[in-house]
Amino acid sequence: MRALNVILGLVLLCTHAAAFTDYLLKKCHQAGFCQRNRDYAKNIQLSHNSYYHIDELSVVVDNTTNTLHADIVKTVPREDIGDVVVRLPFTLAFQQDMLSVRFTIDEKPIEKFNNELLTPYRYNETANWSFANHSGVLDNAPLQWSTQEQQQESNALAWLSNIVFNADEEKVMELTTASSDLRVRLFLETCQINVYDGKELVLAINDRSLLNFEHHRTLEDNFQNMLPEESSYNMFADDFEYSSSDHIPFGPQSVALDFTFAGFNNLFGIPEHADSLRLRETLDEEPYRLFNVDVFQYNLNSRMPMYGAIPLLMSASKDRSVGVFWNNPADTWVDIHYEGSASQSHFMSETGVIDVVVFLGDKPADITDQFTHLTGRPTLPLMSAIGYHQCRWNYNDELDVLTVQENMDREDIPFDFIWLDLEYTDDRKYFTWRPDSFATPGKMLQKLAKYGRQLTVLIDPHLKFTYEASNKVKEHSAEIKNFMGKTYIGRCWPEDSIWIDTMGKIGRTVWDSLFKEFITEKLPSFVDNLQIWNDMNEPSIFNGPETTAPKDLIHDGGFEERAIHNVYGLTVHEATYDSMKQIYSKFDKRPFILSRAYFAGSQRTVAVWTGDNIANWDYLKMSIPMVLSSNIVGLPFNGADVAGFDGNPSPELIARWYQTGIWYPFFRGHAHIDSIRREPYLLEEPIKSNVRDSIRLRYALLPTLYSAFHQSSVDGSPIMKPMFFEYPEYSEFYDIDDQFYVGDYGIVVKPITSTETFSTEIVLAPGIYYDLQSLKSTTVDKLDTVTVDAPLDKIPAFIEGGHLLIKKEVYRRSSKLMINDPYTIVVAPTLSTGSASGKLYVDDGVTFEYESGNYLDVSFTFTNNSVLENTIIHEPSDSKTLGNMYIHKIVLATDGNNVDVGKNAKITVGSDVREVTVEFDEETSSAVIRDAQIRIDEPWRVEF
Ligand code: NBV
Repeated sequence: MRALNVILGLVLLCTHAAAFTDYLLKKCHQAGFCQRNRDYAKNIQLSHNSYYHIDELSVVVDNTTNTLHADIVKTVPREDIGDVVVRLPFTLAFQQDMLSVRFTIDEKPIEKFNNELLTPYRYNETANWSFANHSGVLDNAPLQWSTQEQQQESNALAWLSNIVFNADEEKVMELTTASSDLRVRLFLETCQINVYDGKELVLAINDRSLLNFEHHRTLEDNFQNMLPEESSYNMFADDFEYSSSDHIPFGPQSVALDFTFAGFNNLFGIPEHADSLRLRETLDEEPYRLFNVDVFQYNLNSRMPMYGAIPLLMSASKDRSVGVFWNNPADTWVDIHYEGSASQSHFMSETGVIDVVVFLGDKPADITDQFTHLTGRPTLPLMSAIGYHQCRWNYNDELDVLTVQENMDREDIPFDFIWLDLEYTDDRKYFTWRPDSFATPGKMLQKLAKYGRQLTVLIDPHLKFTYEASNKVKEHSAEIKNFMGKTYIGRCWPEDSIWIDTMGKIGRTVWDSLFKEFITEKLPSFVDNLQIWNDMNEPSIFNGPETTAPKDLIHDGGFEERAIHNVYGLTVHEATYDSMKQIYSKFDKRPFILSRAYFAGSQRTVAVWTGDNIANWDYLKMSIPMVLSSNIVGLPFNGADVAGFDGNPSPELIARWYQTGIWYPFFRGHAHIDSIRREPYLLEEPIKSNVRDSIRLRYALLPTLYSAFHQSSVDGSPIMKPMFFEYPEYSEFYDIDDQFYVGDYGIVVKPITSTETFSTEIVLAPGIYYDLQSLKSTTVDKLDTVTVDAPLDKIPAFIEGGHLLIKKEVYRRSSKLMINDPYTIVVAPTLSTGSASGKLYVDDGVTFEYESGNYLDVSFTFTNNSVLENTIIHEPSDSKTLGNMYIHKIVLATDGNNVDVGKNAKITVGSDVREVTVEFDEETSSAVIRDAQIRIDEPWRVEF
């Protein structure tokens, strides 16, 4: 039976693997709405016509919601039958607490609609998923215009008097708020929206007149609803081979708009793509596509869609940044064009509404901060979840799992998570265990728990047709339906499958009950270390168009898959998270969920990864801009499969991939079922030691990394951070894809990502840099390229002068076992002032107690090359649960002569003054105090 299953698995796998190629995915010219909008863009720019205007008499301000409402009027000129006029409700509001403006353009529900399965409304509930408050309602700032009297009235006339004619005789309405320099000008006759920071134009919206709102029409009256510049290509049919059965019940519904970033010559964001960090020009090329799909062995340097989508586009200059969030989960394409000192973009979505939030800021980090204020801060994971994860498709049985654990321990290689892929299930039925090989999961979990280890198991949203779980889903009518309102049956791992519809409340409740049965009823009550992996939730459907769900499937509320596609995966993983959080509430334990599909807002609950990469150097190289891109759009907990999912990496590649992987916020070794086993303990020397050293470095830095995760959970800041985020003033950094900072800790890394490469060049801003391992210093006078040696056992990584790091240096089998280990502080002073600063955040790493104040937040400063002090920013309510509080070792890096180190240092704690010995370590040119015996949670002062 088992052998049969494996064979079946391989057959399926091969079909799937061989099946995926580029041709399964549409190119822009094969997607009706993409081609139509590109055509429209070309034509409208030639004709200079504008068919949209804001009806000035419709303008009203709702003072209770601080929102401007108006009608955008679309006029289709028809001499024969008279113009066709469509009114599109428009809103605009500034937000409190953010430097942002949001506007929406919707369409009234279809009249005379007699379809019982679908709703006549466009999908305008994306904010319920993407916004942290799970609602489209934001806290808006009062709108302002010229005089006090006008502000008291909220009728159209008052607004009319605010309309001015600018120099070009255009009617312009100017809006602002008391609280910021953000100003908006609405050009009423052309529907252009300009956004200013003070007097300076930052973003011009619809200045290329690409606003296109394909309003509702039937096939019969289509001809009279078309603009002269529009093409009718695939409006009511889809002639792409793999999606030609799409019923397209509403006909054309696309929405499109252009954004011009004035004075910016770069654009970033809109992941997920296997491409450079800085977005490329797409003129005469494929646009970037956002459409969650399963892309086994995806292409590199490509704008093709991938597993996740975050439609946040951003741009930065030395002192200003801007972000545009296109809050639409439908199939979306984005054209990018660099024109002189401006950057242009053109968003095109298949359906839905236009719901845009524009953010302004000084630094690029301000955009991530505001975006995650809106869509939610990244989750603060279990401390163990930022340790090393050992995964493979598959560990075959309980003995296999425990043997991996034993061997890792025998070889002194730390790890925290072990994973079970697909095959742990009984016949690929999720919420079951394969009886012959996983007969006693509770016992296995208990053996892992001994060292605080977690087991993650895979549970996908497709459920084998007819077994307990899927029957239950069907009984409650909680599955996704086909275009006729019947159960949709597609093919996935268990062959015929149905898909849970977590878009709806019933779906989420049933999903929750399945988890509760699986965990609370079927496992011993002490189990708190089982975690969940939601794979294939784009959703991936083997016989579906473009490897995913047909767009005419129907979800709860009568919305088509077409309208919600990119947010479906989020609804699955969020339902999983909510359920696991409840289940583990009796332990007050944070759940860990990994999801493959994602949308804006996913960061609140899950980690993600870059999917099915290939074990070769190109994929290693590409993993860096991919993880960086996700980090800058508020989804930092991301990583690529180390050392490549598919194929067999060479020993050298394995070593280099681990040296890179330890910097991914999510650090997991994973391998395809067909690949040769490559758990670190199986490697030959010297690679084994090399990999061990890398993983141990990750563990030594856990206090710092955890602090970076905490920072991110407060302000969304990237954990793996592009060079230009740290130094927006250096234009040289905007195109750098292969080096990065780690959090705010001054760690700057340039991993080796090519074969037989034993030195590399790293571009650094002026300052002093201390090698992370040897502490040897390098001084850079002006922005410069520095050559660094990188033999196989070395990671080119520095601590930039001005920072300090907190480490735990003793090897332990897992992060839990490090809790009582002492801290080490590494001080890396600047050359000019001999100063440094840094922070440490500590909580119990497991519970939610930090939310009620049980955490320690402490900052450290080093001044004048001599005095190190700490300041307690927040004291824990119960420090006993936070583990060891002592710092034993203090290492002061020097350039060899910048510190006048005596033999002793003076330590003052309250009224207690002591002298401790300082050793000068010649090898690292550093001054070392080995036995400081000071607590991190008590103020002290160390004078060298
Ligand atoms: O469940 C098997 C794999 C998994 O190992 C991988 O990480 C996922 O990205 N899964 C995809 C299914 C299909 C892989 C060909």
